[in-house]
Amino acid sequence: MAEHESPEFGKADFVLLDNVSMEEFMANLKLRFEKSRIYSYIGEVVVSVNPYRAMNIYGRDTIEQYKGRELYERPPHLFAIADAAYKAMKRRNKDTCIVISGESGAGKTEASKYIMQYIAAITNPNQRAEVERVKNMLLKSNCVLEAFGNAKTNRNDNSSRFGKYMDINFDFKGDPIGGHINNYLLEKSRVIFQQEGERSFHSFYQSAINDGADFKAVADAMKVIGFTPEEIQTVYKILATILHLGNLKFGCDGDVTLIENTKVVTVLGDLLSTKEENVTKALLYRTVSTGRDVIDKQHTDQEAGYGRDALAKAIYERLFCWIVGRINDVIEVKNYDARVHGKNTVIGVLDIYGFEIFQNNSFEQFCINYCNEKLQQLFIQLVLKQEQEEYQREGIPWKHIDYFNNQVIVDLVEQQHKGIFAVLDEACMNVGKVTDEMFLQALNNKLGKHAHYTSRKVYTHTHALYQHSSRPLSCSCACVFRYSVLGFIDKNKDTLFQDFKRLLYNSSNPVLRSMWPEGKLGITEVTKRPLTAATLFKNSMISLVENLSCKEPYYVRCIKPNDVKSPLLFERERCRHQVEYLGLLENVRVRRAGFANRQTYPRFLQRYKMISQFTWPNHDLPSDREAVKRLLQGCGFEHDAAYGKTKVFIRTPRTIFSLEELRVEMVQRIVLFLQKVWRGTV
Ligand code: AD9
Ligand code: MG
Repeated sequence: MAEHESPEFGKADFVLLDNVSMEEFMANLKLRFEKSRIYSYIGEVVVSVNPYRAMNIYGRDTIEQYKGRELYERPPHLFAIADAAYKAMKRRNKDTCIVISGESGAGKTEASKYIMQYIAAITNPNQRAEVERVKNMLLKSNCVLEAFGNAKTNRNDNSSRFGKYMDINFDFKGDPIGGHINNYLLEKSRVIFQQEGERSFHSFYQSAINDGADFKAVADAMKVIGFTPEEIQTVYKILATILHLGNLKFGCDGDVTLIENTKVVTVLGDLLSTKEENVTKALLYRTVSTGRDVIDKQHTDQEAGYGRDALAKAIYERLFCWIVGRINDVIEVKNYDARVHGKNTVIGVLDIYGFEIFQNNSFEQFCINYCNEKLQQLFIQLVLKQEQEEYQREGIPWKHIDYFNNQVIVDLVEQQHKGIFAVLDEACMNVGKVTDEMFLQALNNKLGKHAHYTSRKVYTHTHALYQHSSRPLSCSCACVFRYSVLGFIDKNKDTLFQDFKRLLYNSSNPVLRSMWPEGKLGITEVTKRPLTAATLFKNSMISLVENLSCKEPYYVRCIKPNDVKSPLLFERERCRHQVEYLGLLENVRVRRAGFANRQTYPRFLQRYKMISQFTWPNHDLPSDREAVKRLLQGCGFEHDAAYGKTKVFIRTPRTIFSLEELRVEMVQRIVLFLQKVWRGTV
């Protein structure tokens, strides 16, 4: 039996704490971290602390220890949760999902990779070629997506700058037959601006100069996934285009806007497979239709600069989405007929950018943190609320536990007509010049009285801040997040002049052209106003949450122990703050006030019937419910159980461990007995 509680390694499950207090929680977390026990449970939720060093706990031998086991049979591990999700999918035909959360640098992406490796390792025992191909593609896709979607930030050297949800599809045998990746809001502004000490996306550095080995790995992965040489070449041309765009300088001569370094334009024409003069024109003019006439309107040098930056951001984003699309083409489920092979089931893995708060927080942080609020809401709904509802449904007496419901924060951001996104969209819809300050004014008018909203001016002209506080109730401190409204309007409108779309569509490079289908539209063809960045993001979050809520969820809650990437340092205050906003203490309380384990009566009997004379080999009691009652009474555990309509509920994990021990003992005795029978010695 694994070490569930010991003075040396602490409690493997926080539910086993003697008192549920922040002090005890933190002491246990710290002890376990210092003893290299980076994983713990709260019931079925995995709590993980980033070890910041290579751990010898992900190898083949460890995988074998977790394969097909129950959660409580082995020490806490990501593999156990991956196995639980896999078992639920395979045995019970359930779609499941693993939601990994935690702040930037807490270890989400690493966790998602270990989970995928585990699933790859335990499936396809028959080594079917097609399944091996799919597994290889799924694993290789990580490397490519990280090259283009991750970057060094001040929080994390390999920070995901996009949200990723990956579905893995399984056939009736439980083998992976395909997958699908959804990506969410890439932080594309990074290609033109990085905070001090940060870098742009890794892809820009993987040249022969400094990240050579990574470059080779990415190039190989792209080849394996099936990118053609033309496609790979186009990818590098696009990266080069962005770098050259960054060098482009505008100036003016009287009323005329000029490009100061025209040599760059020659290079751009070459890279984009289009005429140099077309590039110049798209950079300096925009074509507008006045109803009857079509005229070329010259940009001011400021507008030209804005256009250049918007182009750099847009082509990188388009490239990224195109790469995801190409990977999806290759991994999508093919030739699977559900009528013949039965339902294909899914495990979804969500690895999204974590909460982040910098010195200066802009639109991107606002979206990222909103996304985390949505996921926290889902956690509350699924783990806290559903838990309480299940007791009610099963007719188990239950004392309600209070927890802070962050729905109020989610509403503040996304509510129709009244939320921050709605106010922002309304401001962007206005004709004429709308400034960020006007947007702030509108927010103050609409939300000035909201309990979780305040605003204040920091510097006289440029910076205005508003803040929304998160989860202040159950926490001893209010977590206040501040954002600068500067740039919100532009980033939300996300305008890219049509001229650029036409320029790229008219390239003679078919790969590049295929990324810009809307460039086909003529100048006079009226296009609908595109949805704003906030609305697109909100819609994608709503559909993500809908998708997750119809699956059986498993949670990994990641904690970052310190800011200096040290394997030794457990910064108590920093960790306490994360435990607080992840709602982990509330999670323990609900779990403890409730029951650590619940199983349907037949399932319980199937596992433990050998430990009682009343149930082994079969019982003659009027119902399975009665039989389970009798079994537990016989073992002296009746005080720790409650009997629902369809399930038995066991309050403490200790009882489950004891039942497990009794079971192992009995199984051994039965095996010995049978061996004797075979040998004829009985
Ligand atoms: V962000 O929101 O994308 O910025 P993540 O994804 O939460 O963030 P990530 O998984 O990238 O963090 O982990 C950060 C770094 O911590 C990794 O690059 C590793 O160096 C380190 N890490 C994280 N988990 C482990 C682990 N299980 N074992 C060893 C780890 N090192
Ligand atoms: Mg990450």
